[in-house]
Amino acid sequence: MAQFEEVSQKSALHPKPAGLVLQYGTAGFRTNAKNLDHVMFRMGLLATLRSKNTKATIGVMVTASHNPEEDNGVKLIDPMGEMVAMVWEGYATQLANAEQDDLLPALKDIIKREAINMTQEALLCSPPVLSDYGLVTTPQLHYMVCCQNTQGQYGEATVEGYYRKLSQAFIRLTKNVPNRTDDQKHLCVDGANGIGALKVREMERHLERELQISLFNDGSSGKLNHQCGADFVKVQQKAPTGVEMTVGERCCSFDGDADRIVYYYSSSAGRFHLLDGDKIATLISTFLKELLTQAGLDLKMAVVQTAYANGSSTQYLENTMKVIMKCTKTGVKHLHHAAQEFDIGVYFESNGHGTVLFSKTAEQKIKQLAEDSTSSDEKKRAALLLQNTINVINQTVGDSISDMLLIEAILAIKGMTVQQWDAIYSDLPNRQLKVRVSNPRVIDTTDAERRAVSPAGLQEAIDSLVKKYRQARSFVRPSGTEDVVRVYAEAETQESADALAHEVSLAVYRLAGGVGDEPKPL
Ligand code: G16
Repeated sequence: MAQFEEVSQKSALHPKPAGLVLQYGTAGFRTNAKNLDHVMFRMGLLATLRSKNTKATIGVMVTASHNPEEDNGVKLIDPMGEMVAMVWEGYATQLANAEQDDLLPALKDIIKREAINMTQEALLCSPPVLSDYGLVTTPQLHYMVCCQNTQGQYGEATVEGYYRKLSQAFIRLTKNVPNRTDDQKHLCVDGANGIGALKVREMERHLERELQISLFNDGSSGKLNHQCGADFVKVQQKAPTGVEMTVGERCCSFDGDADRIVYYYSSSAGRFHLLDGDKIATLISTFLKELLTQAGLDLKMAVVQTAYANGSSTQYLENTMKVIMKCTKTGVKHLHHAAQEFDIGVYFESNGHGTVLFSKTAEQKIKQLAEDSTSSDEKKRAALLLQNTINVINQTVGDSISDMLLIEAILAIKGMTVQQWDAIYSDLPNRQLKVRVSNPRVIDTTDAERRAVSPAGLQEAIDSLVKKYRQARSFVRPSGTEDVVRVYAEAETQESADALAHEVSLAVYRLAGGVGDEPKPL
């Protein structure tokens, strides 16, 4: 067929570097930008097939997200705005690694396996076939894909439509809160020198000064994600450079493509306090639970976390809040699927990536109650708050801007300071480290990544190290976005967490083929 010949000719212009093997990882392909030209071309082909296969619009996002500036990445977005189905991740890996002569057979293989009708038209939220949204945040593209495939039911498929939907809901939530001072309306935002900085500025114009933002790391000088952004703040447990923080002031950081957020403040004693995805999940689920009780709605709510969730957060939610808890592997696609099983699924990774999902039944019950003229004022108020909460949330994926508006609204409605939010529970001290090994995939895990099954002896080594410390826990896993093994440890004191993380790093280095210098103590 002529189209295959054209693919063959065009793909030769985007050759695969010899010997390069890449994998569609935690969130798409991600590596040094100079190695991605062939992947970008081939993902265009795959997105076209996925669109023909689903007869729907598919999104193609080009972003390195939290990675350093020299990296880049690409991920595909499925029709309802969710991450592409896992079997298609496998096809993506197959296509990306095919040598030039094997590319057409690989494409034909996918067409055959999925019984794709090649005469079906393809629709993409990406050039060259239809809508090119230019520079947007990752969650804005997820939102627009969902809008397109629901014929506008989820919202208007434009960036302006996104701003209008979220800002109107935010203003409805906050406008009637009495006595909010300018201080309470003020927030410092670290844009990570990424796209979120530009977009939060655009959004601010729609907020009628109900939220007043001081924006730092807006991309005018610093480097993307360098010494700033949500990943830096979470992993380093310190304030980003470039943010002028005053004591006690509420601050937050986005990551490079604005799909994660973490909050923080510094105390008068100069101590840095981090409010990560676990604290965010706690704030949101507490708020929703209270509203459900006030509304008298019997809806099943769960919180989904990963192995990185601080032990104190899981304990608090399970034992004090009596919320159903789930733990999945890292990667929002896993959390998203687990959250879909409930009427209301709150999911957050500790790194600040998360959102809330409402089932159709939940949305209908809330709507009915809000419109029921016989219900009490208290029930009606709670139902209206729930309705506006649904509209401020980007249910397609974690979204820094949407999450920020939701958190700001909850703090305003509950009349809560960031310090009061922080005091809901105390985090166990923890530490995250990275270890370089020749092939991170030699580490295989089970039990939602909480235990290593290979290489031999590694889990036993971790178990005996953990036994040395009180309230300790540790696990290791290969990163799906960087060429490293990640190590997590928590314990009763920071010294213990640091020592345990270091000792586990050494075990990884020795048993899983470490490269470069041996990890040094912190
Ligand atoms: C991506 C994923 C997240 C994941 C993170 C780190 O985030 O969307 O779910 O937690 O990578 O993954 P890993 O530990 O496998 O490297 P982002 O914000 O970089 O797209």
